[in-house]
Amino acid sequence: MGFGVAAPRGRRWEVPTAGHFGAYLAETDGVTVHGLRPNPIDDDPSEIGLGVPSTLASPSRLTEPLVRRGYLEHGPGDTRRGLGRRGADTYVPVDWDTATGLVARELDRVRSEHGNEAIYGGSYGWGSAGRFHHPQSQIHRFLNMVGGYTASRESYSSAAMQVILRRVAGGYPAALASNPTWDEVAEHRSLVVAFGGLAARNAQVNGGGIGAHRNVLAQRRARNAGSEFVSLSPLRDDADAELGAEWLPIVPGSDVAVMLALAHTIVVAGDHDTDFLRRCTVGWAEFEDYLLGRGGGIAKSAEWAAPLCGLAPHRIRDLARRIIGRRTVFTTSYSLQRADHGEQPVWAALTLAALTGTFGLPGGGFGAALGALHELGQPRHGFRPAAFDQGESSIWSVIPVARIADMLLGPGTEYDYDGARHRYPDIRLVYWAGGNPFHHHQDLNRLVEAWQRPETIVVHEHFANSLARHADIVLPAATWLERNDFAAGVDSYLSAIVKAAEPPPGVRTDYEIFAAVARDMGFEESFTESRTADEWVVELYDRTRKRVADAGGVLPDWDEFVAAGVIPAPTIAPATPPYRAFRADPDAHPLATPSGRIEIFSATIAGFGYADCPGHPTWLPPKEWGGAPLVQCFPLHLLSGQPERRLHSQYDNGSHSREGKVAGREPVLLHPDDAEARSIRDGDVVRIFNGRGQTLAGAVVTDVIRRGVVRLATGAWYDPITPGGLDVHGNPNVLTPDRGTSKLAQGPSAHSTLVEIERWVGPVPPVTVFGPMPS
Ligand SMILES: Nc1nc2c(c(=O)[nH]1)N[C@H]1C(S)=C(S)[C@@H](COP(=O)(O)OP(=O)(O)OC[C@H]3O[C@@H](n4cnc5c(=O)[nH]c(N)nc54)[C@H](O)[C@@H]3O)O[C@H]1N2
Ligand SMILES: Nc1nc2c(c(=O)[nH]1)N[C@H]1C(S)=C(S)[C@@H](COP(=O)(O)OP(=O)(O)OC[C@H]3O[C@@H](n4cnc5c(=O)[nH]c(N)nc54)[C@H](O)[C@@H]3O)O[C@H]1N2
Ligand SMILES: [Mo]
Repeated sequence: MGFGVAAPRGRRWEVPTAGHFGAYLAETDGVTVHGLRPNPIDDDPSEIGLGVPSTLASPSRLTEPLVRRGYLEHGPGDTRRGLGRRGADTYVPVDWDTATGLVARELDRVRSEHGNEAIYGGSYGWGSAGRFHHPQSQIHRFLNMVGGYTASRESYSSAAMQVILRRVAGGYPAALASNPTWDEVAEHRSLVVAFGGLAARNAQVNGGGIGAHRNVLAQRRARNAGSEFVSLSPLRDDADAELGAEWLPIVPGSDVAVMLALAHTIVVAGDHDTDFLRRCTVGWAEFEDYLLGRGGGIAKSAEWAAPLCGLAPHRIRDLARRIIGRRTVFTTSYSLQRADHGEQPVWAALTLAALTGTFGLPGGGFGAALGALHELGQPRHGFRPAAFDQGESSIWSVIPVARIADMLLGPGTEYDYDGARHRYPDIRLVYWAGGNPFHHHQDLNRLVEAWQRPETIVVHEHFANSLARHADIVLPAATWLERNDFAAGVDSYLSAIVKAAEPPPGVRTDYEIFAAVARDMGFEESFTESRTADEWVVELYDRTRKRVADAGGVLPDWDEFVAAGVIPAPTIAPATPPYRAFRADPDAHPLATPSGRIEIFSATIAGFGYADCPGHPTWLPPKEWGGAPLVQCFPLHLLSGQPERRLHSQYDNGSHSREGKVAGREPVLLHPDDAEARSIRDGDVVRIFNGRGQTLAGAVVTDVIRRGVVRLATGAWYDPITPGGLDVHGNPNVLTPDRGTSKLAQGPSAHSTLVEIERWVGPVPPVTVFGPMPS
C-alpha cells in the first residue's frame, strides 16, 4: 500500500489532496508544499484552498505544546478563583510528555472528583475533511473511552430547522433526502422561490469534501432549460448573476410575513390545493383562521405584509400569481433560521409547499437550504463511506449546541428545550479539537466571561488563533496537507489526500495526541486498536470498498485510487425520497409525526405553551430588526453570513483570505445612502458597535445591499485590544446576541442583530492576531 509517488531528491512532484472546499493537486518536494492547483477534474473550482500553503510555516503556526503561565503557577481553576484570566495571559513551552501527562491527570482528576458530565466534549466545528483524521470523530471516540462527556446536539448551521422538521414533517434527514435537485427543477422548468437567495459563494463548500463543483453549473442549466429564479434577500448578489434571478430586496427578518402574504393571496383567490391539504396535512383549519384573520385577528394580506417586508403589495401579489399552477420550489436558506424565531420561516415555507400542492413533487415543494452547501440540490448517491468509530458514551448529558455560554455561566440552572425542562451540568474541563467557539459563538464578550469558569481548557489547534489564546493547554496539531487520508461524504466523488508536507518538528496529528494521552490513562490499545494512522486510513478505505461490494458496486483498490486522485462515487440506488413516497400514499408511507401527516398545526408544540413558538406558523417580530424600538439607538441590521474567501475562520491567516481584506480588516458592505449619512467613504476604517461590543472593519460602499442593512462576513480572527475590549479585525460575533431561537430549538440567532457604524478617527490599532502566541 503506498501513499504517493516517490521521486528523485530535490525534484518536485504533485500529489492529490482535498479539503471541504474541493480537490486539489499539491506541488511538493516531499517536505514542503509549494502550492495547490485545482484538480483538473473540477470545472468550477474554488480558490479557497489556494491560500492554505502560505500558512503552514507562518508566524502564527503552533509548533510546540504550550501551557498558560497562570495555569502552571496556580494550577487548575486559577481563572475560576479569580487568580488568572484566559485571553490575557502568556504561554510557556513544555515538552510533549509533560503536556500529555498534564491532560491525562486532569481528565482523571475531573472524572473522579466531579463525574464525566463535568467534561465538555461538544467540540462543535468543521475541522478538516478526511474520513480518518476527522477531529470530531477522534475526540468523541477518545472521550467516550475516558468514560463519557457532556455532548452537544444539533448544529450552528441548522438547529431551528432540525428541531421544527422533527416535530412537524418527519425530520431533517427526510427533508434532505427529499430535497428537489436542480436536474428535476430543469426538467419541470420550475419556479424557484428562494428566501435568503442561493448565494453561489456558499456552494463552494461541503462537509467531507467535493470532487468537482457542480451545484452552480446545475443551477445555470436549469435556468437555460426554462426555470425561473426569484431571490428574496437583502443582497443582490445572493443569486448567481447568470441565473437572471428577479431580486426582491426584502427587510431581513421579515420572511414569514412575506410567506403568509403569499399564502393569503393564494387562499383568498381559492387557488390552494384543498385535496392535498386534506390528504396529507393536519391543522389547516387552525392555520387558515389565523391567516385570514378570523375571530378578531388581522388578515395576513399583501397590504399587511408590505410595511414589514419593504415590498409593495403588488409585487407580493405578482409573485403569488406566478406560483399558482406552476411547479414551484420554496427554499429557505439556513440564514433565515439562524435568527430569532428561526423555526417559523421553515414551518411557513413547508406550509406554502403544502397549500400549493407541490410538496413532494419532483422539482417542486419544500427546499431545505438549496445551494447553501454544495450537496443541497445535487442528486444523492445512497453510498455511505466508513468512518472512524466513535463508540458510545456511558453517560447521557447533552446541551443544545449554541447554549454553551449559558451552560458555563449557569451550572445547575434549568432551561427549556423541545418540550422538556433540563438542567445545565457544572463543567470543570473543556476539551476542543476541530472547531472554534471564538469564531462560531455569538456575543463573544459574554463567552470570554463564561470561558473563565472551567478549571481546565485543552485545545488542539494549528494556529495561534483566538481559541488557542483562550486555552490552558495548547497542543499543536498537523493540518490536512500534512496527513494521509481520503475524503468522501455525500459528494459524488472520493478524493485521495496524500501527505504533501511534513508537519513542523514538534507538531503531531490529533490521532497521535489522543493516543499519547490514552497511553498515560491506560487505554491506548483500545483507542488505536494497535493500528498506525496510515493503517487506519487504508482500513477505512477497505471497509468502504467492502460496503460498496456488498451493495453490488465496485471501488478500485487503494493504490489505484491514489494514482487516480479523484474517483466517482459508486451509485447505490437511493430509496424513493420520503416526501415523494408520502404524497403518493400517506397511509402506507406516513411521516414520522404524531399524525403521520405534515403538521401545519402541531398539538404537541401548542401543548408546550411556548409564547415564542406557538402551535402553527406565526409572524413573530424578531427582537432585533428594522421594526424594533432598538433602531432608535442602533439603526442598521447586521447580517453576518458566510465568507466568500474562507471556510468560516479557517486559514484567515492565508494569502487568499488576506487579499480580500480592506484596510487590513474584514470588509463591511453598506449602502451608499447609509455611508453618506455617516460621512463614510469606500476603504475607510469604521467602528461597528452596539450594546454588546465593538469591532473595526473596512468599509465597502455598494448598492448590492439594501439600505439599512450591513454585511460583515464571519471568520475574521477575533483580535481584541484588551479582553472584552474593541476587536480590531472585524469579527461580527462581538456584536451578535447569544439567545436561543425559541424554547423549542434553542438554536443560535446571529442574524437578529442591530448595530450603528461610524468612521474611525484617530490612530488605527494594528491587527496582531496573525502573530505568535503571547510569551
Ligand atoms: N455571526 C455568525 N456566527 C456564525 C454563523 C453565522 O452565520 N453568523 N454561522 C455558524 C455556522 S453555520 C457554523 S457551521 C459555525 C462554524 O464554526 P466552526 O466550525 O467552529 O468554524 P471553523 O473556522 O471551521 O473552525 C474550525 C477550527 O478547527 C481548526 N482545525 C481545522 N482542521 C483541524 C484538524 O484537523 N485538527 C484540529 N485539531 N483542528 C483543526 C481550524 O484551525 C479552526 O480553528 O459558525 C457559526 N457562527
Ligand atoms: N464560502 C463559504 N461557503 C460556505 C461556508 C463558508 O464558511 N464559506 N459555510 C457553510 C456552512 S457551515 C453553512 S451552514 C452554510 C450557511 O448557509 P446560509 O446560512 O444560507 O448562509 P449565509 O451566508 O449566512 O446567508 C445567506 C444569505 O441570506 C441572506 N439573509 C440573511 N438574513 C436574511 C433574512 O432574514 N431574510 C432573507 N430573505 N435573507 C437573509 C443574506 O443576504 C445572506 O447572504 O454556508 C456554507 N457555505
Ligand atoms: Mo454551518
